[in-house]
Amino acid sequence: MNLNTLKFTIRNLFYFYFRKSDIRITKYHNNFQEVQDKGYSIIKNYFSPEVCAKLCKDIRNLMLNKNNNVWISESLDNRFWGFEKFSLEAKNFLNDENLLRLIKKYECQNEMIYLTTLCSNIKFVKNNKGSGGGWHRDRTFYKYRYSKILTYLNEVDEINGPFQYLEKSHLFKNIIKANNILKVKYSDKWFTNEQVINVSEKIGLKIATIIAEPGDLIIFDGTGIHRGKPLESGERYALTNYYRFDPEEKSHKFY
Ligand SMILES: O=C(O)CCC(=O)C(=O)O
Ligand SMILES: [Fe+2]
Repeated sequence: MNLNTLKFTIRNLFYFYFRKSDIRITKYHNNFQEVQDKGYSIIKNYFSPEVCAKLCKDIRNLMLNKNNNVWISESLDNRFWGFEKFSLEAKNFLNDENLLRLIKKYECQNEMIYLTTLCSNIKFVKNNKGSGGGWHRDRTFYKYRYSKILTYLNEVDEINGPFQYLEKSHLFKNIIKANNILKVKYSDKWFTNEQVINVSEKIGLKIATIIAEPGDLIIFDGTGIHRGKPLESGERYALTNYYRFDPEEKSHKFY
């Protein structure tokens, strides 16, 4: 074992593996276990089609009105954080007690210091990198995981930017295996498509493309490798709940 792997192992064991949570989850227990196992899980039919259509309309209006505060990437990824202040549906979603329990239990944390909802709209543009800017891990340290909840608000298929996740790439043993194959540092966050395919083939991890209905929830651990697939046409509307536990991360830098 090389020194960096040893250091990573010690930090990981110290910060996470010895920690247990006494939070009881009654509603989404299977989803909780699935996130532990695969890195993501889907809750079907959380929002009705009518609510999704309304949310798309609200996002369009908000982005027109607040265009100075909308962050836009070269990939025509339009993002606005704090949507819960403008939408009751988003506020209730963000504060859903059953979802919060799931996230807190998964993170083994009782104290959440900050939470917010991102609304986003990404449109096809030539050579776009997709939502999130390509394959990445949100965080590469294990003191806190980085789980989020994403929901599409319009129909999303292979073509208009589905979320993709390299299954089980959040697991400690697979982080080590992947980094050994790629010969990258434990702090490296960004990966090329070739690297992800290489890891997927060598370790036997599936690249999951999540085709879900509008209003289904995708809960995922952002320490695993994921991206929004680059769009081939069309557009995608989505909400993403962000949860913060680390007092050192109070500043407004998201991703
Ligand atoms: O929007 C997506 O499909 C993925 C975005 C992402 O990387 C994230 O929310 O962490
Ligand atoms: Fe991400």
